[in-house]
Amino acid sequence: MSDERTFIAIKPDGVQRGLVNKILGRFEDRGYKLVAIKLVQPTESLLKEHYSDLTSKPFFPSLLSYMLSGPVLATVWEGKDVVKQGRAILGATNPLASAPGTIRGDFAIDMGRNVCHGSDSVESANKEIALWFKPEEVMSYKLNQFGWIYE
Ligand code: YYY
Ligand code: MG
Repeated sequence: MSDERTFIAIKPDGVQRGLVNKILGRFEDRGYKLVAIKLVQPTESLLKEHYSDLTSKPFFPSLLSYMLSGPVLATVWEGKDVVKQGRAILGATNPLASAPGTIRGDFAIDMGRNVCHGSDSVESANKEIALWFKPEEVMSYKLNQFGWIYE
C-alpha cells in the first residue's frame, strides 16, 4: 500500500544547523509525498506524550531539555513502506552506529544531538501524527509523479 504514513521531525539542532533542506530533500528525492509540515515549539506535556515509553529512562530529563530548546519541524510523509524506510533514511539512534549515507550518519555524532526523529512502527506513526497535527493539517492529494515512482 502506498498510503502508509510516518511522522518525521527535525529536532531543534537540525533546525538551528540549517539541515532542514537536506533532510526534507532525502525524503523528496526518494519519492515520498509530503502531506503535512509545520514549525512547532513543543511543550513539556506534548513531549511527555510523544516519548511516553521513555519517561522513566535516566536520559529522559536531558532528552526533554534538548527537545524544548527550540522549534522542531514536524512533518508527515506518505508512501509505500515509509515507516521502515524513513527509519533507514534517518539511521541508527546512536549516530556513531549510523551508516554513512544516512542523515544521522552524515550529520550527527552524539545521541543527544541526533537531529531527527522518525516513527518506529505504523502504530506509533498514527499516534504521533494525531499528537502533533490536527486532522485538517494533514493533506490528501495526488502526486503528479506517482506513476513515475510506482509501477
Ligand atoms: O526512535 P529513536 O529516536 O531512534 O530512539 P528512541 O529509543 O526512541 O529514543 C528517543 C531519543 O532519546 C533518541 O533519538 C535519542 C535519545 N536517547 C538518548 O539520549 N540516550 C539513549 N540511551 C537512548 C535514546
Ligand atoms: Mg523512537
